[in-house]
Amino acid sequence: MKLRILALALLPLALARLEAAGSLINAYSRQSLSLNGKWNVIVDPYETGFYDYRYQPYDQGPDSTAAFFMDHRPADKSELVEYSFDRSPTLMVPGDWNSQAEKLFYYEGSVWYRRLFDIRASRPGNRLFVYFGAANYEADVYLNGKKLGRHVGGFTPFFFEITNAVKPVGNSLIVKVDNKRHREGVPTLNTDWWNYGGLTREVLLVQTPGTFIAQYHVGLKAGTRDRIEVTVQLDGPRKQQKVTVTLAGLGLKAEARTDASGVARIEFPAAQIRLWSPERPALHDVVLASETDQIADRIGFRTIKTAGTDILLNDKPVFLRGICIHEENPMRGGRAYSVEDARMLLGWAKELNANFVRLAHYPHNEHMARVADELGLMVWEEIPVYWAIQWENADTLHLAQSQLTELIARDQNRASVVVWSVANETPITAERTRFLKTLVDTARSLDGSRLISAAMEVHGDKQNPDLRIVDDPFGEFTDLVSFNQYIGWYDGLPDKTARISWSIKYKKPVVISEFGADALQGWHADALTRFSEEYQEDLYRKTITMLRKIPAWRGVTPWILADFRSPRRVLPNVQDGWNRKGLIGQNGAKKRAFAVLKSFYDEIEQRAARGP
Ligand code: GCB
Repeated sequence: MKLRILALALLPLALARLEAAGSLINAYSRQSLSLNGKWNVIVDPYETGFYDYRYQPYDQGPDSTAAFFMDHRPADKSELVEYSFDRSPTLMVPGDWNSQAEKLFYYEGSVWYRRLFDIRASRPGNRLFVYFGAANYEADVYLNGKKLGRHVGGFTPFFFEITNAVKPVGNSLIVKVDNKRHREGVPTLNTDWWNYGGLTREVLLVQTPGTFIAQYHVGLKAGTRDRIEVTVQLDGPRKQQKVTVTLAGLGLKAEARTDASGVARIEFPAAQIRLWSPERPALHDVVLASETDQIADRIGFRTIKTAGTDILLNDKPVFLRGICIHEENPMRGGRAYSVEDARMLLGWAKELNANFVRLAHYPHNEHMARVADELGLMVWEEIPVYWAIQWENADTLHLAQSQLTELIARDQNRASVVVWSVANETPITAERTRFLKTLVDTARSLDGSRLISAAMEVHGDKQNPDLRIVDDPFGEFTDLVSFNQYIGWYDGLPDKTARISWSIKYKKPVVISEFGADALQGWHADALTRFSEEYQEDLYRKTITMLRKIPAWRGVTPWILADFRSPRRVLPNVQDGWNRKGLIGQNGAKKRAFAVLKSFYDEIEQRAARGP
């Protein structure tokens, strides 16, 4: 069926902003050459490759040819001989360096990575990009001795065009990755997770036509369940083209022409569309084609909103049966990065009978959201605005905004993603609330179709020691009232949960974004012995009983699916550098509390199936 073009060439604000940041959406489905595998590395704690002996940087910004560890020396500098990539050891990419080499376990500093490659297959007129899934935390990238650029932020993708810098044979790609923590960074100095450094996600050489589809959004038109709205953005010299959207499975095809800035908006009816839900995670093959390019995706359609204290998925009330997850493979003790890792972590969430996951505390790799799409898990995605960021620093705000923008640009077509979260456990001050409000505005301007939240905190009351209050002024700006609480672990013993009453200022759905207790898998004692599986099990039972008393309770993501490394967790023979609040241990074995949460989720699911 060919549909009439209903609206053309309307540049939505969202796309305008995304384009400004540059886009290369859905890079994994493009024609590409993988640069995964072994890279030669030079560990450079003093940044000898970056600064001369007066501590003046060799690197003078874009196009600079300077840097000690370059294969191509500037003509006026004598040859330096105190390094050799060829004779240096290798690390696997993707992968953090900490879990690959014992001497790098605690390392925080710079490592130079080098990869040689040939590119014989590039078609004339095509463009080439080097695409990084992520590098933690700063990356300076050079090709054949020329600086391509720098990216700051450890968990979002970035890319550089190399069309005119690349040769058919003998290219040398060098990346300085620096994972030093900074007070003004996002995250800041202090976190409860391991600061894994390196090229932690895939590196690809992506080939596109001269003018290509750089960005697109395909979703239900706001306020409808039977109309699809598509926005496409082209990048390249031929901005004005015919573009076509095809959903072959539904027999739908529509077309439009892009305007002078390369943008088209297409809207068409799709009455028979099967909506995406955890029970039936329907994904549809979508092909977007311009006269010069074509790209395919698998996309789900659903609506998410709140009404009073309810969360409505496809207009039906839903309880978020969730679990928090760090991007870590506990069995490897290192960053998770692959589709297999995503299947393992999200597979465990499915075994819990979860319908929701909180990907804490920073953007996870793209596979996580794609596998969640397939498995039928709703997702909360987050940026690392964690604890005490520099609220008054404009650069810090800018960094947080860029991470949020890059995350939304990457995952805006994932039906699974239902929440953008802008912060975790931040202290209440006017500056902080202003900072977070700016992030909310950024998220809403980029994507008005999802819920916005943040993990807030609970406060006590001087008069009544058993009252817990949620009155954070930031709650005005979020769609959910989400907060972390640790009654029974950091706040008294599990029995305390029976005495607690709540005062929650906002009439919005309440989602408890964390609760939990440490337990060493396989260690058994009575329910009052901290770090035993029994303590954790008892705390889960009692916490669930406590939370049932909150009338607006609409979801929970206990802390956390699996044990994870944290340098803050030093108790010998129990923690040994691991936060033990996982429902699953470092060996992949489930603790007793896993079954408690699963049976609660089974009950909730059965109740929902019976209807109101
Ligand atoms: C929290 C933090 C989380 C920590 C957790 C804990 O409130 O949000 O990052 O890991 O508590 O285990 O203390």
